[in-house]
Amino acid sequence: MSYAYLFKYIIIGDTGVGKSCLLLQFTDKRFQPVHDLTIGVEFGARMITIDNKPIKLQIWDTAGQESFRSITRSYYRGAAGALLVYDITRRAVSYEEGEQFAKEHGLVFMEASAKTAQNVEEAFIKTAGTIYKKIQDGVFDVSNEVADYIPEDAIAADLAAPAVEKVFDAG
Ligand SMILES: Nc1nc2c(ncn2[C@@H]2O[C@H](COP(=O)(O)OP(=O)(O)OP(=O)(O)O)[C@@H](O)[C@H]2O)c(=O)[nH]1
Ligand SMILES: [Mg+2]
Repeated sequence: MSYAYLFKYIIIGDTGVGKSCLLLQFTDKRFQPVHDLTIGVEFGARMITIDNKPIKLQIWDTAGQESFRSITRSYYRGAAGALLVYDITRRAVSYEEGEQFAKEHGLVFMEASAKTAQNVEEAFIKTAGTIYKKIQDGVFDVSNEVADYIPEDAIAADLAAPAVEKVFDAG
């Protein structure tokens, strides 16, 4: 299926906070009650429509476990959107604190549930809308890998590539 834009997203946050569940609810409309620890980085994609234009969201779900930090960092490059996820059931961050943090940093703030699907669509679509508007306003340069036109096979090749590439010295 063709699309007008491809937005790359990353999902970041501590382990077990629900990053993969959020992605699964968005792409497959289902909930995974058992914690399936993400190893390195997983990948999902879905089409959405903004301003009557088909937009593909290419979403990289990172492992929250500390030991994967150096790998997951290398996936931040070129991301147009980042979802910073934390667990609201642990009550470590109140609604007001979350809202205030977002306000100070100019972020979209939303409490969502991967279990009930509440606000899941909204979280992705609202951020995509913000990115889209920035492109229209010329804030984001589309030629500058913020919203790339990456062909499918290039993505597949990228996924198949090792996280760390060996560089051979010609000398
Ligand atoms: N009640 C509730 N539980 C959730 C929700 N999202 C996730 N969970 C629970 O938290 C567990 C862990 O969620 P994951 O999405 O696997 O966590 P993660 O952030 O991807 O963890 P890592 O891959 O280790 O970084 C799930 O298996 C659910 O039991 C939610 O929205 N509501
Ligand atoms: Mg995960």
